[in-house]
Amino acid sequence: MKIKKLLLAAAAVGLLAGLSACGDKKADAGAAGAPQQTRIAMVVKSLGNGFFDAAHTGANEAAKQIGGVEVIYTGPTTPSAEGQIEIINSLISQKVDAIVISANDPNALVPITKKAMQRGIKVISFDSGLAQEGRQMQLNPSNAQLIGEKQIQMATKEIGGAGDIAILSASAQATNQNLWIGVMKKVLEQPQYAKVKLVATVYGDDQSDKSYREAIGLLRSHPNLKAIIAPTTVGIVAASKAVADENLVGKVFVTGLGLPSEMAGHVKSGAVKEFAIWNPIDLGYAATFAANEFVKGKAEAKAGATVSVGRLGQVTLDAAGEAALGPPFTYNAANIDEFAKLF
Ligand code: RAM
Repeated sequence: MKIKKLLLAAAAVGLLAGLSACGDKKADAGAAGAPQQTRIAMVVKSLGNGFFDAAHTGANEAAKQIGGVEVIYTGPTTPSAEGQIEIINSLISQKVDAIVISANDPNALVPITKKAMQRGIKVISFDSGLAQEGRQMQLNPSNAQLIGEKQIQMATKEIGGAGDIAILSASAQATNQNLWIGVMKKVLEQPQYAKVKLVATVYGDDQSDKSYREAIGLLRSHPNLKAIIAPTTVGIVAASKAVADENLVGKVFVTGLGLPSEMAGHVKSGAVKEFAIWNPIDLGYAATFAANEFVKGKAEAKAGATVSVGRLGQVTLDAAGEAALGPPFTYNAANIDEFAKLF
């Protein structure tokens, strides 16, 4: 009887030992460099925005090209800093390798992204930036001066050089839109824009319904309005729809930053003559590629350092730890169909 019990106990210990050896082997295989996944989380301003869906496509392309990279695509349902803070907290517990974020606020997220960096997580902001102390790098889609200037030029041309204009932006704290609006206001001080008057700036929070209501509000409270500039892909669609619904096509022009796939109908209706954007797939691809370079220790967060962005070449960090991709492209009736198929 005793012997039987002893044998059983020995068998159990053996079994446990075997199991734990098994576990160790698994861990060793990972540490030996074999297929251990790098997890890169892309945290966007909000889910359900076509611009970020396109950036996600780019992130997946980078992951596939690099190999061994898993992309976790996430974001709050509405563009708030609080929602992103909650998400980052959970990504810290999940011990992801990098966070690639389009920030809903330049400063409010800094304490949490600093915490992530202290835990060894690389933080790259893209599109809408974080303050420098809260990230390793900011990847801008293009030069802010160019983006701001372009939008004033398009609006001025469409209204024949004179008249009231208004801005329908995304959320009031968005780093990127606020940067571009700052440039637009400066550009309007130039003598050639003396007859163009910015009468209002409103915020639709990158939500279709709120943006639509804000656009209707602009049209009704400013009967002399000649153009709405929406530096947001959500806002520009909503403003175009508002102009059409109020029977103002040809009287009020909409321009700004949009996705060709979402704007084709409004270009054809005449509510929009021209708008601009960069390639959002490339932006998501480059940000994800750069994040992986930091994870692999191949990139450094210092002024003058170059960071590879894969098929797009390399970018150089300036003193603020920022880098930019190429100039925005302009879309109109002549080329919209060709690009509407892409993004
Ligand atoms: C919206 C977002 C995004 C911005 C584009 C142009 O989709 O606000 O941050 O870059 O518009």
